[in-house]
Amino acid sequence: MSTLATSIDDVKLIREKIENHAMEQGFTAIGFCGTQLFPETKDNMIEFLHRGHQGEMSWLASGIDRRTNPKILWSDALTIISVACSYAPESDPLMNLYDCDIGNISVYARGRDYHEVMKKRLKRLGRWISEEFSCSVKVFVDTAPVMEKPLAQKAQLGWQGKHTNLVSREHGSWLFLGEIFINIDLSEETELDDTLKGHCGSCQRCMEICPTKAFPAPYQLDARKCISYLTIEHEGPIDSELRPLMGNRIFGCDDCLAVCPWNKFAQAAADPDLKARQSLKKPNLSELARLNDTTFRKLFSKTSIKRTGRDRFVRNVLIAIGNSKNPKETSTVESLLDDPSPIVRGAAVWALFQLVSIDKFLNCREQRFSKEKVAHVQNEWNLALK
Ligand code: B12
Ligand code: SF4
Ligand code: SF4
Repeated sequence: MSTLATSIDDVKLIREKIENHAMEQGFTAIGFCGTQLFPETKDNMIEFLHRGHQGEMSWLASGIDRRTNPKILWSDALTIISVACSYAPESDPLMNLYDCDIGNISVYARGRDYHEVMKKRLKRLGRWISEEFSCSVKVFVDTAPVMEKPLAQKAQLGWQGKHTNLVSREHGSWLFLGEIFINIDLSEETELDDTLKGHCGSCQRCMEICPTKAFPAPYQLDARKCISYLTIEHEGPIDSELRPLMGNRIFGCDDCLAVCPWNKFAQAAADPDLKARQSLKKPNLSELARLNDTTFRKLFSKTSIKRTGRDRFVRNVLIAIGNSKNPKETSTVESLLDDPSPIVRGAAVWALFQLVSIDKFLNCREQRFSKEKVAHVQNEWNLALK
């Protein structure tokens, strides 16, 4: 069937068909908008970068015009279809934070890599749209220079909450986002429904619970303080003042989403592709600390954790072990003091300092300090002497 959207009725019909098909494909929500972002989105993005809130994510700054203008990405695009997939957990993810023997992996990373799941689904839907309506399509998820949250807001899927993530009245905020750009005009631009401008009201729960106080103001995140950034994106040693605040969060963080009252409307995701793996729900810290490159790749095959690499992941695990203050973990930590990776050695030194007496710490230091060539690991050894 070849269709050109010529009247409002045509547009409505095509949108309805796409919506129905998207729901059959397992998407939770879908919306349509034109290719222009709200004017303030670019200003806010520039302000975010000006304040250095992106930390080491310099890719956010490169190509800012492209990121804030989808037309530069594809000049033929006329409509952006924004879609969401729910990954809402079955139970309160914050309960894991009280068990110091385990590491907490954030809900979004416990199943198959969502980039793969979403991309496959978006491609399937995109192919169907292109065949059904004789148009061209391009699909995007997460890693492309697309501002997915403001686009989803424009497509009326919800609003950006004070924690900066998209919140939907019907589905809460445990949502992955993705987009399909198409070269037919289905946008039927309307003024943004007032109710979608925001339903946070006087609530501040997400800001109050944040362990590292990463929100300098409502709707603004300083990523450099966010545990999600620290455990996933940040490559070097983590700021020693922030380490105690991380608790047992070893990959990502769910706190600001978990407390949002709008999540009480979120139904637990039934999606088998996004289901949490049993082994990643409550993984044991000592076992994780003993992973080498091969066992790490095997355990996390097809998950988004794999991309972080073994060294950074074990760094996070060692911080959680340090925070556990559990002396039973001492031998695990000691076994990593001579690890080939400086990032792991440094974190092992810090963890050791949390677990053992000063005498024991100094003894371990004496055996290793003169052999240590990396400045930041030497600094960790000197910590105890300050
Ligand atoms: C970089 C990034 C991160 C960074 C920075 C997060 C951030 N808030 O930007 C880090 C690593 C910290 C991160 C963490 C997480 N992320 Co992330 N991340 C991204 C990515 C790749 C780009 C986001 C971006 O452009 N940031 C730049 C800043 C400028 O954007 P912003 O926060 O939206 O800034 C806006 C506000 O600050 C606002 N603003 C600023 N000042 C003011 C003032 C007022 C008055 C108002 C009203 C607004 C306002 O305007 C800005 C522009 O819109 C997107 C995917 C994508 N391509 O969009 C995923 C994405 C945002 N992440 C996602 C997820 C799931 C997460 C985590 C929940 C994962 C986890 N459990 O650990 C956490 C949540 C942390 C948090 N509270 O945001 C999802 C969010 C889905 C949703 N429902 O919104 C996305 C969309 C990926 C996806 N495809 O599903 N992420
Ligand atoms: S993900 Fe965690 S650390 Fe990051 S802003 Fe939310 S509560 Fe704070
Ligand atoms: S917790 Fe409250 S302030 Fe934060 S996003 Fe949800 S409703 Fe908005």
